[in-house]
Amino acid sequence: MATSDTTRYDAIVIGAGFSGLYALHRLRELGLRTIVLEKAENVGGTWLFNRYPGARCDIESIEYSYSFSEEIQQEWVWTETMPRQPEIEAYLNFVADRLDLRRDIRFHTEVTAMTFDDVAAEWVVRTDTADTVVAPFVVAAAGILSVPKEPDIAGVESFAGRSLHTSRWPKEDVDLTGRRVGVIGTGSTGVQLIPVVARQAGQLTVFQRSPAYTLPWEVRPFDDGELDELKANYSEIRAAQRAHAVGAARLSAFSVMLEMMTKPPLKSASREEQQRAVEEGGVIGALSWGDVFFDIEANQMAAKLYGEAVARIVEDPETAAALTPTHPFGCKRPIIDQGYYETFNRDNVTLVDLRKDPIVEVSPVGIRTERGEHELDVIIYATGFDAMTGAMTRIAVTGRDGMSLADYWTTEGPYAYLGIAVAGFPNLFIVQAPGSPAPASNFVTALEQHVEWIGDCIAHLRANGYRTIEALPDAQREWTEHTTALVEPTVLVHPTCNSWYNGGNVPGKKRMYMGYTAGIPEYRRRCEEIAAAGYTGFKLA
Ligand code: N01
Repeated sequence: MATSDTTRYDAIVIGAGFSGLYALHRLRELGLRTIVLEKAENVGGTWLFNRYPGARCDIESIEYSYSFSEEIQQEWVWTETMPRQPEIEAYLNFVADRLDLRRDIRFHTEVTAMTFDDVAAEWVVRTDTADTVVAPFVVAAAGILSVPKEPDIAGVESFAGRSLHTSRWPKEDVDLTGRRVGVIGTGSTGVQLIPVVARQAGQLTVFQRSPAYTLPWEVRPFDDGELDELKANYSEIRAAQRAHAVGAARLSAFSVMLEMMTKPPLKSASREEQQRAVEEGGVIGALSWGDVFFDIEANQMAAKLYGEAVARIVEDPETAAALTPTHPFGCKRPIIDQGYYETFNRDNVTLVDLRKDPIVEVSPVGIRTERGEHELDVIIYATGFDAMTGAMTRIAVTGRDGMSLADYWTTEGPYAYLGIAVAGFPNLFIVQAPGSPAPASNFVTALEQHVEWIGDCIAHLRANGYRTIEALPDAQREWTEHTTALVEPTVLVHPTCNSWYNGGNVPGKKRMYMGYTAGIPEYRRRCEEIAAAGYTGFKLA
């Protein structure tokens, strides 16, 4: 294929979010002529699109940020312990400018198809702007939570009021003052959004299918001088973070869960001990038992205690009961909140328990459940994502011998070697593919390791005259067996658990836990060992 210099690169990066920006910087440092293709008008990825009210990260800002540049971590000023979406978006813009990344990013350019040319050993990448871009290597950084799950509810298009999706929230302010607002979805997004919307709306109706387990935690502005003090100790903070299983040694939704696992077992606790745990620790106390993640009976006992703790906060007993989950705690991503349960004590907030009163349809005037019509001015969908695989299966990726990535992941399963590469797709590196530590860890710590490993791998190939690298099917199978065995003894695989972790939130998606749970340090050790041994499990040609 004839291509001009302007379309031929050493590497193509898909996406200009957290992963793609660092990939561009790293590959440039290695001397590769690199282009980033980004569908949006700006950098930010998931943190650009998810600008709904209340959006914030549940990992501390000083850890949910790049560690690769001492200048950047010293120069950027975080204002709160856990950052809000606008601050993360501003941070990523700052990084893009500070590293002069924009000149190599093509905005408003969505990758639609890519095909591996076996003879030339390069990827031919097509976009919605009709461009064709060619490079030997593709680093796909298209996001693990970037494809919204469309609400599978009849009549969505018929609603005459305003429909909003949290992950496509408009840039301009949305004024909900005095409006009758309905929210569908009570995952991490809904739990953040609902207390904020309740303070604005005239009337808020929450349509809840699965109640959340959510742990209250204080988020606060930094005190005077506190951030400077932290920055003075940044090398220790980063070292502790890197050595930590979830890539965040300070407070995070994950560390709260890990702390719970260190507690004594619930099954041998007396009723008095159980009640004391609820009295003293509230919803966190109710779940803080060492056997809850591994023993479904203990988990079900903890769920009952959790219900008791919720009933201490929520005044209306029926609402409290409706807010009590029945799925196993721990099988979905942990959530921490600011005032979620208290929101249901407000006069302007109503909960509809869809387990008892399912949605029939969205109508022109609102949402109709089996028990009747709820008239609304605005419907907000917080219905989640086609996670981990969604972004790549929406691109027509064709590897060796016409193999389609979408077909493979859809019909066989979401398999990848090391959570980075897929057999049959040479020279394609997927940042945070299934089997990577990203789902159960600080995403930024995980992605830095990925990007650095990928950069080193490409440098190795170029230095040693290899044209291609490709995961071997046996290595991929063994990796999947390993990641699956790790979660086998936990509630993560319980059949009643439907979450984006295992694809159970998307009807028809192959079910498999898609993370790596032995921790980032162990994952890093394995990746380094594989690289040092000449990339075992890969074929280099
Ligand atoms: O998505 P979810 P999310 N009718 O899949 C419901 C990250 N994140 O956007 O469970 C009625 O968790 C669905 O109900 P059910 C974080 O990793 C991080 O909230 O399928 N309800 C569920 O309640 C998180 O895990 C942060 O029964 C329907 C909800 O929608 C991930 O993003 C903040 C429905 C979806 O919950 C995803 O979170 C926000 C239907 N037809 C997000 N379809 C922080 O860092 C779906 N639902 C803090």
